[in-house]
Amino acid sequence: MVTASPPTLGVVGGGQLGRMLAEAAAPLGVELVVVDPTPDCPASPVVRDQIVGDFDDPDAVRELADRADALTFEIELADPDLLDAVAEEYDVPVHPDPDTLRTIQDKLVQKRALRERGIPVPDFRPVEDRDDLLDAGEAFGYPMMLKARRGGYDGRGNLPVESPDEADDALAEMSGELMVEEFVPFERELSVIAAKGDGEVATFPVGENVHEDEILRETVVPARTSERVRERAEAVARDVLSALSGRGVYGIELFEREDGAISVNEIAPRPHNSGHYTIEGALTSQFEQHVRGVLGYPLGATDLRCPVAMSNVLGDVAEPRPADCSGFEAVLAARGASFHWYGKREVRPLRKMGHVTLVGDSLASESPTGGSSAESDAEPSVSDLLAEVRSLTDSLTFR
Ligand code: AIR
Repeated sequence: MVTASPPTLGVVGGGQLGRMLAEAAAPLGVELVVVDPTPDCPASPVVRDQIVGDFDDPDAVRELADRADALTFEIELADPDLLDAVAEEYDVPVHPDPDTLRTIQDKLVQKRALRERGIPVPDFRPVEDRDDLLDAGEAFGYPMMLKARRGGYDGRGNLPVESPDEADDALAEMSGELMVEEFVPFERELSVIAAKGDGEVATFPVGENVHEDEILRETVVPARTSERVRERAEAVARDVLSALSGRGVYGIELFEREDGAISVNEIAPRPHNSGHYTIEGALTSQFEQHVRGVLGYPLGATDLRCPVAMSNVLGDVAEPRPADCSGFEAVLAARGASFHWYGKREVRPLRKMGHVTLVGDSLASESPTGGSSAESDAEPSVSDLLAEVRSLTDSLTFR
């Protein structure tokens, strides 16, 4: 029912994901309140209210629960115990399930949960000391990937170890509880944005991701791989969904191995950077899908509208500074390009500041009467779209 008093979604986190969630929620008549520690956080201009507080601040999250009809989170630093407690205290549902968040927060627990269900993952082990790391090296070979079990995102918390000689330095560089994974000689990195609704699931078309320095740079869809691999990736994503509880959108990062087999790299219990393409590229955006899922509304159609490439605008600076970015006129002038600026006040090295999406011509080339353009053979490939979106993004500068 659509009513005069709109449902309020309470969100822990008010970064770019919260901002894009609020933008997608508005047409559904859903309002957001967010908790975020940064005053004037990226979501603040588009939400009803920001409660300034840490993601695990009990008073802030209590106030959020008091004001919300349903709770969710857009960052894994949310506190599952606190979410459980306030859900009970204020009788408000939380999606995804805080227990799913708890499992995903610890990458070792996450990988064990997947492996127990027979979902393919790279081989992994816990690491408590130097001997554990060297033993793993004997078993997996080098390089291996040393990972912080908790707290790392956007590449923070992952460190390749190239040889036994690097073991001491690697351990000294990383803090907290650790795990190590075999290095997967992958052909491609793929991802599937998948959603759980009220008794239904939906997956978006498989994206192909380009990473550099452990950070996502670009996503192109359709992924430049075989139909068989795409189907396998989607099937694995559905298996992953069945291992998770709670509604909403999940980002599932995958490796396509050299023989075409699929392994799960990591799961995020929230909309994912590699799903930003859905805003312009799919019938429903991942953000709208998350709102629908969390509130128990019917899920939207996930078909691709057209080939699409998305490129992140990362902070190409050596030191933090005010986020003044020039060159966006060229992006706005490019046909088929959409500019998304996150409104972060400060640019930092490799910080995600925005993204640019470029759609292919499949739809644009339809004539107003619905007939296809005779020039459709000349459509750019996703590789062309990728090259163009990359050059548009490169034209943006913080200096
Ligand atoms: N985020 C959450 N997990 C991974 C990412 N990238 C998004 C969320 C969060 C924001 O990044 O939207 O609020 C934090 O960005 P930053 O640049 O302040 O670290």
